[in-house]
Amino acid sequence: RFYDSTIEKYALQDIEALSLQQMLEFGRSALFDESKILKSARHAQRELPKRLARRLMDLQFLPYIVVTNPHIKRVYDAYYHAFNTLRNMPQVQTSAENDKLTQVLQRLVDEHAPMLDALAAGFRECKMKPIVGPKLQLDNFLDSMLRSRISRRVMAEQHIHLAHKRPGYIGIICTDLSLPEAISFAAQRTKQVCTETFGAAPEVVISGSSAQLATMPYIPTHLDYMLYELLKNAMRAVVECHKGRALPPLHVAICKAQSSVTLRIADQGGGIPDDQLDKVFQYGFTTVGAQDSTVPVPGSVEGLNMWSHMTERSASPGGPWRMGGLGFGLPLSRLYARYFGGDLRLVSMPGYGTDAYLSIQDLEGDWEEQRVEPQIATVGNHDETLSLP
Ligand code: W6P
Repeated sequence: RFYDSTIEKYALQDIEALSLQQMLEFGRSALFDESKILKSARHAQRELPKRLARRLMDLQFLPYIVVTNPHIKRVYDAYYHAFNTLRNMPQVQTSAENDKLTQVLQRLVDEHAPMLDALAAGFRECKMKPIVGPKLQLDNFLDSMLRSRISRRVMAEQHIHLAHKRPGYIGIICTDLSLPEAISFAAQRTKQVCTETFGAAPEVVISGSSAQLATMPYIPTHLDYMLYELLKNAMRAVVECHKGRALPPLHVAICKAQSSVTLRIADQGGGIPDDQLDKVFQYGFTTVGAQDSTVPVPGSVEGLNMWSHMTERSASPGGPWRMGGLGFGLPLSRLYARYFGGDLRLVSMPGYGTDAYLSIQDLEGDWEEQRVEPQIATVGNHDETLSLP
């Protein structure tokens, strides 16, 4: 039913990774040189079918019970459709052809927005069946699936937005993203949702030397996603740990170093039991209700998680809030962090609270100095990860 040798042909071709810094450089040059936009179009045209083909092959190799799941089938069909659509378009040579490609890419980006939830729903259903293999493999599978998804969406949206020439942006990359502003914005929104859900929310105290100066080039939607995910987890822990009492605030510290910025989000939400710490990065694990949440919760996709309506935001700036949740938030946040060479780690003090450390590479060096070229040799080396400037 699935076999199509073209998929294999594409999947076996090498892929070309791009770093954030390359994207910035390229995007800056495109401001003055229209031909760069056509070059970007051809890059997207070349790369996307290969990356889709790899995921299609991965999906084909899943256990029967997974491939035949209706949600997973839907993802497969969407990827297959995108693969064929892109591969059958003529190579962009003119601005008119680029307009067409841009339209197609935007349509695909929109059509694929629900696929994260479909993946999550599909795997949650499969996880309930005792027959599905070891969790670890599933986590690796989903890591590459979602990492690839991030890369495809960044690539497509970067190309779409390259021509827009929005001040302060190169495509979808904000060139001077202010961390304190991003954090207070995310904190406000999270507090609002937390209050609506629990009737109360802890304050968020932001500190850090030269915190006001902490700006860097980054994709705002990625940072927002991670911040909301971390803040909502921290807030929920605090609310549940201090029921009916005063809520100790979250402390967010921002620290810049030579080539990276680290955020520490500290909560006094009682911490994570030792035996659960390694589970929080497993797909499908939700900290809702704490104990043994790896046991899948039956029911509607929407009903699983009280935060579900604010989990993934459309990658287009200003896009609507979308449903998500389903225990994908933390592993997906870590993928976002690692995607551009950062990381996300949790340190728990059981009985007291949790510190989440989010580090982000500053790909343009020290922001207090004039801009310098980055020193980074490698930023991770995962399949399809943006690596090697
Ligand atoms: C908790 C559990 C958690 C996950 C992620 C971030 C913060 C926290 N706090 O208790």
